[in-house]
Amino acid sequence: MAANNKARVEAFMARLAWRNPGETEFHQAVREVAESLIPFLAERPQYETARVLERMTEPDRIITFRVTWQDDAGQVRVNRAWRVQFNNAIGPYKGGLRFHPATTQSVLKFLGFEQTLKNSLTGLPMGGAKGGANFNPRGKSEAEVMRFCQAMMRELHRHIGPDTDVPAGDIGVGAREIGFLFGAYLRLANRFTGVFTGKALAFGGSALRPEATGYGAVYFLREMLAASRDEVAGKTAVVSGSGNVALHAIEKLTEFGAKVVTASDSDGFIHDAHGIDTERLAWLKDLKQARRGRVAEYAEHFGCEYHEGARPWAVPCQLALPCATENELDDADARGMVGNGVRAVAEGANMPCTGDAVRTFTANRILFGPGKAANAGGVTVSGLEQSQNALRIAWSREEVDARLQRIMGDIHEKCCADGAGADGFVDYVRGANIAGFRKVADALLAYGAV
Ligand code: NDP
Ligand code: 2IT
Repeated sequence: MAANNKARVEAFMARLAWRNPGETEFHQAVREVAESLIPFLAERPQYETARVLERMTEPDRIITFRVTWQDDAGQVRVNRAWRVQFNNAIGPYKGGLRFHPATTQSVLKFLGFEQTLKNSLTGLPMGGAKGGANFNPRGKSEAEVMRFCQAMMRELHRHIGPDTDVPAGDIGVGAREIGFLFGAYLRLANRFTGVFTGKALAFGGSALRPEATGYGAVYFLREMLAASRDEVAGKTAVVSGSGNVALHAIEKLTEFGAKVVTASDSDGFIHDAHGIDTERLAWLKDLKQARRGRVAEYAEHFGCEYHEGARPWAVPCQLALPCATENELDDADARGMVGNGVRAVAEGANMPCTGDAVRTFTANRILFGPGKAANAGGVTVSGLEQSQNALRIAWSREEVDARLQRIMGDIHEKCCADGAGADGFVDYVRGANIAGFRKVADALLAYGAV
């Protein structure tokens, strides 16, 4: 980057950090985008004059509230919840809810900011938002989770609606929680509308929404490989996580002929040299989804390696899909992976790679699909769920899958259009940031000073 642009990035980031003290995850997400955009904006004064980047890095509003609920022992518990309504320039606010003890306003602001650009990339009319609570679902009974969801909805229901803000799931919020939240909304609002996505099929959910993020990440990976005349088949893949995104990424990787050798949770990872084939994946899905167990039990059952307290990045692979959480893959990991011959990385999670790790991948010409492009399949099928709800129809699994594949292909093309360098190497980070920015920025320009 030219020295004057570097100085502009630093000046912009200094002002942002001053306005948002201590919000390190938010700073990190904005910096990555500012590094792509500031050289682009330098040649487009109309965006600068209208202060578009300043507007897009300031959430429209943040709603913070207390959630009071009772545990099974009758004790009163208090949590903090948020909804960050980041930007609705191109559609109603849209984004997931996260239940995790480490949830903070900074984390939700980074996620809401990323969501705005991701949703724009899908081409569907969705603004960006994120929400959640510092509630820890681990070890809670189903009745406790239900009471927490109902207590949270007593406040949240005022702020959401099919034309204002449509939440969905994220870490700790899956089909069970969406059922409790949507059921509470129905009682409070007395309106059956598509106010959530990720609903079960029985009450307005879309085919393929549970699979969409993981499948979409593998579709994006396939596009990146195809663009450099390569393929998924025959490669060894390392995946982190064992939740919604990871399990479905493993499923599609295996279907496409890769051998997936790892999965993880917050306690450690399993290394299965045999590969997590279809039969073993069915067992893992039952363990994680029905029995809510730990990956360590997989290692015991199948007699493979378990590495407590570690992450899987030192396991040699050609394909890597971080699908657990933010900042789970750092620069030392990235250097090791480059040394071990990694060919492509697709972020199933949001910002799982640190800024330095991303720079290492790019500097070594590794195909790198950033989350806002690679994991956009989830919110894409959420957008399709909204369309189906509005039309009061349900598309088949094949129909939704065809649309998902088409949209992941379009996102890949947009990244190439804005991210290809003179030597033909595609910087997917720059491509996704610029392409996602354009649509929101042009809408803001059209609206005047709002
Ligand atoms: P789940 O709750 O289903 O699974 C999360 C997985 O990540 C679990 O294996 C969990 O382990 C692990 N994990 C969570 N937090 C940590 C942590 N701090 N350290 C180590 N491991 C951790 O969530 P999802 O699969 O839905 O989400 C995973 C990622 O994908 C997140 O970054 C999310 O924002 C992103 N994403 C999700 C989408 C979706 O549609 N669900 C769409 C796009 C992105 P444990 O059980 O031990 O907590
Ligand atoms: O990060 C994400 O894109 C999600 N958690 C999915 C959001 C959604 O509204 O489906």
